[in-house]
Amino acid sequence: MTWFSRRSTAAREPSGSPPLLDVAVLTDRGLVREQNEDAGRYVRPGDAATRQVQGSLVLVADGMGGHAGGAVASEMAAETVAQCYYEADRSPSDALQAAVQEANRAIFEAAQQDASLYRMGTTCTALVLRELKPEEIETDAAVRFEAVMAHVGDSRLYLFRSGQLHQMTEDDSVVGELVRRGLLTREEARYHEHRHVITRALGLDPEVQVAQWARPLRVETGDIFIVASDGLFDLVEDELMASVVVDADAHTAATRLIALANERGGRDNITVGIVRVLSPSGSDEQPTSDTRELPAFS
Ligand SMILES: [Mn+2]
Repeated sequence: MTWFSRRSTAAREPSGSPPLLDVAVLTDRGLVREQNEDAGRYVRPGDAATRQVQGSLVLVADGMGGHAGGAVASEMAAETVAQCYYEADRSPSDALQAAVQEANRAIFEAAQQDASLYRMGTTCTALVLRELKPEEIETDAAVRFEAVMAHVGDSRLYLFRSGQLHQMTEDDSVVGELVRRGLLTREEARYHEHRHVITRALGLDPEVQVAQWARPLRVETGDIFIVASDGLFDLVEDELMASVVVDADAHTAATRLIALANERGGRDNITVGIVRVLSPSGSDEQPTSDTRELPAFS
């Protein structure tokens, strides 16, 4: 298993104020695939000013394509988006759109130039959480962040809020489209033989349609975001996912979710990003998990 970052709770703020996010992004090869073609990132700018303008970024990419192509495409997506996002001088939403478009072009061009990377592609689901500036915080002190996202493919972003798990992205897949048209139930889609046929990916065309929300999402204290590749949610249903994240810090939750997918066969690479929005007073109830020991993944 690869860690993309240490838990942000381990990072010490210069000002001494407690961190407001607990984040972990982990990936695992699974038990069947020979290599891991998923990629992920967590970027947390070191200075508060940047976090209040551009925020922190969590990204999951699930690559596809023969030979090395899938792993190259997902890694290019993660690297290009993480870099271009912070270079752009625009609103978070526009900067994220531009960064994903840039990643799409870079992957497309790389595939044109190397026959072994022909038709490589990748999903990309990116979440940005921007800390509100003091003057932006209104009387509702529970809202300290706003979120924007960009999404292509069939990885997913979920939000766990007030005891409910919401899927915040639509799958760009054939069965996802059938579900939206009411021709398949979500449960039927889960087991459909064509559930992995996606209708959009980065790297296949010079331009790509990137899904975003119409406006930034107001993020509440206690919200938990999950970004995941299909290697997780194909094998771990929503209810179980919710029961894991409600009860544990980000790193423990991501580790447990990966372990659950592997217990159920680990048919695909598994990548999980967890973002827990903590109370600014640091008075969060401690998660009730009683173990910190990490299971060993190869
Ligand atoms: Mn996958």
